[in-house]
Amino acid sequence: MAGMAEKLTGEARQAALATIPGWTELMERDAIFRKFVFRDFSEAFGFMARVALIAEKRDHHPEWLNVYKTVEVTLSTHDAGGLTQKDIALAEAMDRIAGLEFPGEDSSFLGYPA
Ligand code: H2B
Repeated sequence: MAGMAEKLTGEARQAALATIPGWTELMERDAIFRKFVFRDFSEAFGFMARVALIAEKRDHHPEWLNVYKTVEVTLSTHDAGGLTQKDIALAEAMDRIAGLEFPGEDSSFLGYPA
């Protein structure tokens, strides 16, 4: 995709963020954040394993912290010094994969408010 590694600004940025409402913009950096809460460690680590394969394939990697059943994720494109479409795409993939852990759940996982 053209402009894939360019920082998102202006209307394109707002439109992109609107597609991933579970994610919040960090105040201290040009990055987005979401906290995923699963049923247990196995679900959380299964999520991380699936995401890791996608991240490696795309050569675009999350910053994340796992504590028991929670996974806190920050996404930013280091090479660009901020948020790009790569981060939006990875956020979408993570939301989808989290949903697969809870196929019967309406909101796809036991997430805290954004
Ligand atoms: N991940 C993220 N989140 N941002 C990057 O800029 C980035 C990456 N760059 N993974 C990649 C690896 C780069 O360092 C390698 C050399 O392709």
